[in-house]
Amino acid sequence: MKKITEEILHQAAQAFDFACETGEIARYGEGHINDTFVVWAADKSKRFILQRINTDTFKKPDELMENICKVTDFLRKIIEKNGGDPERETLNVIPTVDGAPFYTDADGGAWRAYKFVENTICLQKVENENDFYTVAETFGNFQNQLAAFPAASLHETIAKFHDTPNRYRNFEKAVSEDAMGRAEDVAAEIDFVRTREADCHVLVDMLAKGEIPLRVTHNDTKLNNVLIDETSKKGICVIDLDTVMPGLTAYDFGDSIRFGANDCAEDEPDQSKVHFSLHLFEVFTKGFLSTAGAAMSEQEKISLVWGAKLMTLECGMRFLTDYLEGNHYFHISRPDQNLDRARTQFTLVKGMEAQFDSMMDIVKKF
Ligand code: ADP
Ligand code: GN1
Ligand code: MG
Repeated sequence: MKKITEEILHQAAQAFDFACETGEIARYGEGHINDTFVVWAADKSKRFILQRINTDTFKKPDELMENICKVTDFLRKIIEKNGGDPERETLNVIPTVDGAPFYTDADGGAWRAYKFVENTICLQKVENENDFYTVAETFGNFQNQLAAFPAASLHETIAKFHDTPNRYRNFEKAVSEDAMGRAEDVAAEIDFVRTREADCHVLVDMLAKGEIPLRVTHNDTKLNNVLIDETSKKGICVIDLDTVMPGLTAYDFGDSIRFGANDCAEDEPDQSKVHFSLHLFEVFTKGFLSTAGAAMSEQEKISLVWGAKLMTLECGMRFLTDYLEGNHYFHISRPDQNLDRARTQFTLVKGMEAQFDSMMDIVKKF
């Protein structure tokens, strides 16, 4: 991706139909993929989200935005029917002045804009278990809301996104190419992944055997992809809809556990500070099953535990792959950040393995 110049940024802001004069623009949020900015109205009465879509990651921004418009239109109708507030409970795409869902800049960058959902908190880390519980309810509810969405109408925005065996193959390719000459220094981490190759197949095999259903899932259910209402402290809006695609409930459940069921940052450099929390796992399971559980079979519930372990292992593999390839995928702010991220995931995987039976018992309990 090209560097965003001031000129390109301001042209992008001018391209959208904000229906007001715009003023200050600043970088915003802590996503690893897109370039996110906040654009203020000149009189500071309101603000907007302006994002350059990462087109290295999402190669077809037209298809991506078609998905997002379809999904948010669908959600808006459900929210209205349930007496909710569609301005706050789903993303609202702001069109360009020409009425298009995104804008292409002079460098070929693709930009979109959303209404800013005000009076919300976006957490980077679990601060108390009530927050984690409401995030669980919110993602569970999101899955329910999309149960009747016509899955076949969605484009696959990233092919094989949670195909863990394919992620494993990409990891092996990065090890054998060793583009940066780093493989020798991370032999222990490479070995960690290799001894778990067989595990990578568990969920795709369950799907292939028809034991668990394909659903429309979010696929990137980090804590910071839910906005929590500042007053009610309830999760209100699921954001970052770039990867809404057919997937498994285990992916959504698992990715939230990966990110949230611990007391550390995703990139914690000191592994002695990284602990998988069975208690937070229980909190999340209870919240998630309270909204999504009714539609799930016993087998699908069991798959959630595998989802937790495999989404964590897969993400660790992806961070390690990116480190080996020279950090071209995930945004970094320091050289070894992806390696620290990978190590953190592997420490969490070990924690989960040590408590796998207890995780199964918890899932069966709710
Ligand atoms: P990325 O794919 O890079 O993670 P996100 O779409 O998640 O990008 O946006 C990054 C951050 O911007 C979010 O974590 C959140 O803090 C903030 N954000 C995104 N959309 C909105 C919105 N509509 N209202 C308020 N904050 C938002
Ligand atoms: C990325 O976009 P963001 O920061 O919400 C990534 C996820 C990873 C996550 C790890 C499209 O999520 O798959 O799990 O980083 N998104 C994409 O933090 O690759
Ligand atoms: Mg995000």
